Amino acid sequence: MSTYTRKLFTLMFIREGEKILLGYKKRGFGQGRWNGFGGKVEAGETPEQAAIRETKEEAGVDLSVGGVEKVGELEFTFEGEAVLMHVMVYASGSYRGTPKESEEMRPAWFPVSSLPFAKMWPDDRFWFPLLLRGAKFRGAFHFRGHDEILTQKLEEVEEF
Ligand code: 6U4
Repeated sequence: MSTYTRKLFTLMFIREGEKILLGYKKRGFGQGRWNGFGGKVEAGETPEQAAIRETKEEAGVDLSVGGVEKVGELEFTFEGEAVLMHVMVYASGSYRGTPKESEEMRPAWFPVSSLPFAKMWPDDRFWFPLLLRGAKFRGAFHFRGHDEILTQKLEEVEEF
């Protein structure tokens, strides 16, 4: 049960007033879904550095000036798979540049009141309300395939 190989990933959400920037994943893991920007944390970088780098690579947006805040930690496991995805979730309220499409992601702004949950990872509908009200959270979701959640845990935390 506890023999998972843990791998660190990042997920970045940029908020501007009542809109949030999501990216349509064009290829790879989560293809066809809207999500924040992110990917693997590479050797020699902190998760925060990775989150900023991935957002620049995938959305063409620079977050190195305004600051980013860690808002969540999520663990994803998949039935029959040995890897545990440990995802550090960040939020940013200021950015430089204009979001632009990359090979991996097509960015678009969504009103926070009408997010495309049907085309997002199924866990997102549970923790997005916390993200949107500025709460910090920890969660764990165990999947069958990529569409069915078998077990889940989610809690609000004071800080990281
Ligand atoms: P690069 O960009 O080459 O590092 P890769 O290492 O393949 O990409 P990528 O982009 O496939 O990583 O990373 C997976 C992304 O999907 C991370 O941002 C975390 C996110 N993710 C994975 N499972 C998720 C889930 N159940 N719900 C969710 N995001 C998930 O909202």
